[in-house]
Amino acid sequence: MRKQLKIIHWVHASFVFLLLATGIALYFSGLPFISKKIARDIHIILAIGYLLFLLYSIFPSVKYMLILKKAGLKRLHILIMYFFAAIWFFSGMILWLNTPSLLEYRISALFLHDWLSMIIVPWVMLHIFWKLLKRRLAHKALVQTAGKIMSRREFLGLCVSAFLFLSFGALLKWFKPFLTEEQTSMNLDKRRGYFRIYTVTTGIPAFDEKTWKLTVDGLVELPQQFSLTDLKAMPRRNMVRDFHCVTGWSVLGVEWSGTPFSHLAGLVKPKANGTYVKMYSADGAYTETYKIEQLMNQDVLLVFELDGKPLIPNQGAPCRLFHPEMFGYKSIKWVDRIEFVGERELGYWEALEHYELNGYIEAT
Ligand SMILES: Nc1nc2c(c(=O)[nH]1)N[C@H]1C(S)=C(S)[C@@H](COP(=O)(O)O)O[C@H]1N2
Ligand SMILES: [Mo]
Repeated sequence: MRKQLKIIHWVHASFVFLLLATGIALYFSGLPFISKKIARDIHIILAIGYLLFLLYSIFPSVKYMLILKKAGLKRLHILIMYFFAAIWFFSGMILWLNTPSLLEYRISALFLHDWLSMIIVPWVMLHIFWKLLKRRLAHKALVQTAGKIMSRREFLGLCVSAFLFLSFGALLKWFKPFLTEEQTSMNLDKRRGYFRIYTVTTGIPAFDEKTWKLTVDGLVELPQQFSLTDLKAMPRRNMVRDFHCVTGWSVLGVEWSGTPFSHLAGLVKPKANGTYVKMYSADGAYTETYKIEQLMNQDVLLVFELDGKPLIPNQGAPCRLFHPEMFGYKSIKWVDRIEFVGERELGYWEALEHYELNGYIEAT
């Protein structure tokens, strides 16, 4: 019985640890050593394994809880883990299914999934420290730890706790946009959800309002460069539309303001063979491509303002594309060049992760 419980405990701990680690990896887009898609697949497989394991260990755990004497904390710990696992599982399922009809639930699902993961880290750390402390006290009484500062076990435990602690710090960083209001100009009356700021490079491209130019060239009659002043003088369109990232998070009711792409196209006059559009980001890495007719709808905007304020640097200032029918990855930030081309290329995530090329939220 004791041995079985010990095994159960360590299998359980390993699952939680690996799930947290892959979960953290999922926060970052474009990790250098593991692709997001692989992290996601591993995470899902682990989660299924964990679920099966939990089901399998219900019986011994309940039996253990019943025979425990004076161990309220242990009982609480087991209950918490089961309770959390259940919520993780259901919210995770909603995120995994990723169907448009569940969009409304996905925001709450992601919210729960994230916050539980945040809460569990200090709880697990407490649990580890508590165990270490108890073991140390027990040791002290018996052998006076033979001159060693720390046993190997304790050292390992400490390393794990340190890692969790650092991960917790990293998580907090990613919640900053949520915690500090002015960053995302969160307005709960009209907007629900929050943007996770993504970049595939390490920095945010800087720009100077006075010298910044948008180059529009390629297969066009009149290649041109537009300054910010030029662009701001062009026809404007304001609209409220939802934003959906293909990885599961959404922001509903975002106010977008900018120049319809079709207006710009009219100015440069694409040639007959310029049937595709390639956009470049000032970060030097991200690109996206579209069929020209996909962009001629008046709702496709070169966005300069979000929720009534100029774009902030990490959300694409001064200019990003927005297409209300396409996923977030099509909304390329820091656009500084639009090229009309004769052949379709893959965009950044389409090449790297095989994201669907046209990126429509509801298949058309
Ligand atoms: N230049 C650039 N544009 C980008 C990305 C990026 O990493 N770099 N990420 C895309 C993805 S996958 C999403 S979901 C949105 C996220 O927008 P946000 O950073 O404003 O939240 O930006 C898109 N545009
Ligand atoms: Mo995305």
